[in-house]
Amino acid sequence: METNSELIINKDGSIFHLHLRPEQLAETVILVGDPGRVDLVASFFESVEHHVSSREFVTKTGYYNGKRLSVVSTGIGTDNIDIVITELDALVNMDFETLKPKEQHTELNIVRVGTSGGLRADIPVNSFLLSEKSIGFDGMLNFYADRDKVADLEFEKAFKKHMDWMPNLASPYIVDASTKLLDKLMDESMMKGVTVSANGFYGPQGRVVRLKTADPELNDKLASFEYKNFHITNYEMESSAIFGLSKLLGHQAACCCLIIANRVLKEANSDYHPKVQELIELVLNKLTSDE
Ligand code: R1P
Repeated sequence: METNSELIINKDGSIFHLHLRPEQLAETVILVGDPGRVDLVASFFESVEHHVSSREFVTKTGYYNGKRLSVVSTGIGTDNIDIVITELDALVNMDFETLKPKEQHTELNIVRVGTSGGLRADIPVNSFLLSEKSIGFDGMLNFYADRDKVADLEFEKAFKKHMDWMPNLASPYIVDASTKLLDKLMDESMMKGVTVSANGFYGPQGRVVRLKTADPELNDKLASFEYKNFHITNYEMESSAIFGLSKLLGHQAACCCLIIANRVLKEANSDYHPKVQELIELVLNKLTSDE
């Protein structure tokens, strides 16, 4: 077997970080941040055929409603998403013998089920929110040559102007979710919105514990932004990179979050697990329905 520094294959034929072999991954993938949530998702499966664990990346592949699914934990942050999406894609689209792209492309359906903080008073704690667009504060996508081909450049321009974006921060990138998956996942119990993926939990989301933030108006400016009837609704830490890399690599991606805090009203639900369970079941049913 070939090996090189650009795409590292472990001795057992598995990919470097996820430790998965190609046959262990399903074409529909649920991503969760918390490794503990993998068991919760898989507890709904009729059967589990693979369980692989490596660092924060835990995978279970099994069947729900007779359909094959994988659930993979990403840990926190878009830096981990760079690893997860690149390796998921490589598992289906790279030949592990030659380390060259396969001739036939395989498209993955990738859905993140996460937790999130609401940025508007009218987004109550315990809401389900489906992201139509995601705004990356992290700058990860800017390292890829074709980022402009998948980003909403007009939205970016309007956003940077409204925010008076500080030049010493990474330039924000804005990418749409898959419309095919939005149609499949939309439910009367869900709100749609525009999600910010922040590159930190505290300062980058405007939280002050002991340190002052560079822009004390950050969250007010996010809440007052409007572009073509789009409003910014919530913060989490992964969807921008999931949408951006999936689009560049030819996959469908979406993100559904449970709102566990409302930053404007300063409310939070620390006992959110039953609602996460409800969201997981809803997403599993939507993804595996034949409609
Ligand atoms: C922060 O506490 C973490 O929770 C949210 C954020 O995106 C970040 O990963 O999502 P998860 O509950 O999916 O981890």
